[in-house]
Amino acid sequence: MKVLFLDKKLENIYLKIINKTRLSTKDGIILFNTFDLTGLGILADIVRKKIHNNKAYYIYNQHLNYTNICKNKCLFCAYGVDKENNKAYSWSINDIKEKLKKRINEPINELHIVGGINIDLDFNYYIDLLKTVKKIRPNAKIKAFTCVEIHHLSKISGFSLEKTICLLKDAGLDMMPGGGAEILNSRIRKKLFPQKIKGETWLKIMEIVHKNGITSNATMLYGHIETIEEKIAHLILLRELQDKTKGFSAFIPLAFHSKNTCLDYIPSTTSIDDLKNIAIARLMLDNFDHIKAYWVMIGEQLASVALSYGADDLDGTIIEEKITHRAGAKSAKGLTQNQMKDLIKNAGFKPIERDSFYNEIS
Ligand code: V47
Ligand code: SF4
Repeated sequence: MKVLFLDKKLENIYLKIINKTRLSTKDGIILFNTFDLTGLGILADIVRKKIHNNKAYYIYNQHLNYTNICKNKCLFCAYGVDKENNKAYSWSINDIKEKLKKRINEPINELHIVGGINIDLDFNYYIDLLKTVKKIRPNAKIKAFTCVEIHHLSKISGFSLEKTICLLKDAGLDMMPGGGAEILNSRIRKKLFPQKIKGETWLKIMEIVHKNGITSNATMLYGHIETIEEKIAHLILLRELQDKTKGFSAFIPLAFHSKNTCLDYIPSTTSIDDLKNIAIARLMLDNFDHIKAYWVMIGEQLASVALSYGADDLDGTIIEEKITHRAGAKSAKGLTQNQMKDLIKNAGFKPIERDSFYNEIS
């Protein structure tokens, strides 16, 4: 079948895609600069359909953001606060038990647990947290702690990164979310979040995590001060690590929301930006199985459109999302399973409920 592209520069990339040739930095630049969103969508959809046909995944999950107290002060973040702030909170293990018990009758099969870097919590708290969650929800998988938290835990416990990860695994950690990657570039990191771990450290921790049998996701925060070249370099670094470890499960582009942050002069990303970042991720990350359209960030309607632009997963039902809503996200705070299924069906795909490892739940 011959495909006609409005942007003739996409023709060469089309040939590479059907011949399964890896895309280069130069190709990535062409894709980010194209005016032909439809053509870009067609390319991403070819790849997406080859892997997943008409399946689109979602998960029944619960978010637990155990503390918003954070020492890191990333300029893009509206969630982390000082402990003196009147919005500061830190859940005790009993609070966590209550949060879990409140929803015990729901068929939740993943707990997504992340929080700020709160220096008042000791290593035992994290071990107790995992053990408590596992005890109350033995059949659900625990996806917890970004590399930023793992790095902090290794520092406060005095254990090596490897030992820290193994202890967390023994306490119930099943997989890790992809947060903290932001843009893996030192210019951006120094300007926007100098206190956070370096890009190299994020990659090194992920490598150790994967080598110890824990799979993870990867993210990219876009729509702030990053350049196209920095985004492509980020994707290529992830692709290279994936070649080495095969430990990444999904990639999630995260659209920056600036409300209540130090960067509140930066306008929201457009729908075109959001679809482009998803489609380009699908094309550049040829060794990732899954690309998530995280509906919390881009809204549920656009997320369902993104299923035709390379995404195959809408993430989960969630209910209590805090991080993006604090930064002005206008999406719902949660979706029911039926709303999730309808979004997928209305976009022309078959909804598949999954667990954390993309096993299908019948
Ligand atoms: O690392 C923080 C981002 C991330 C803002 O792995 C912001 O399945 C936009 O990583 N505007 C945490 N983004 C969330 C995350 C995640 C979410 C859903 C699924 C998975 C997964 C991972 O949120 C942070 C940061 O990149 N973030 N503030 C903001 N104002
Ligand atoms: Fe803290 Fe994470 Fe917010 Fe940075 S993004 S200030 S590490 S909560």
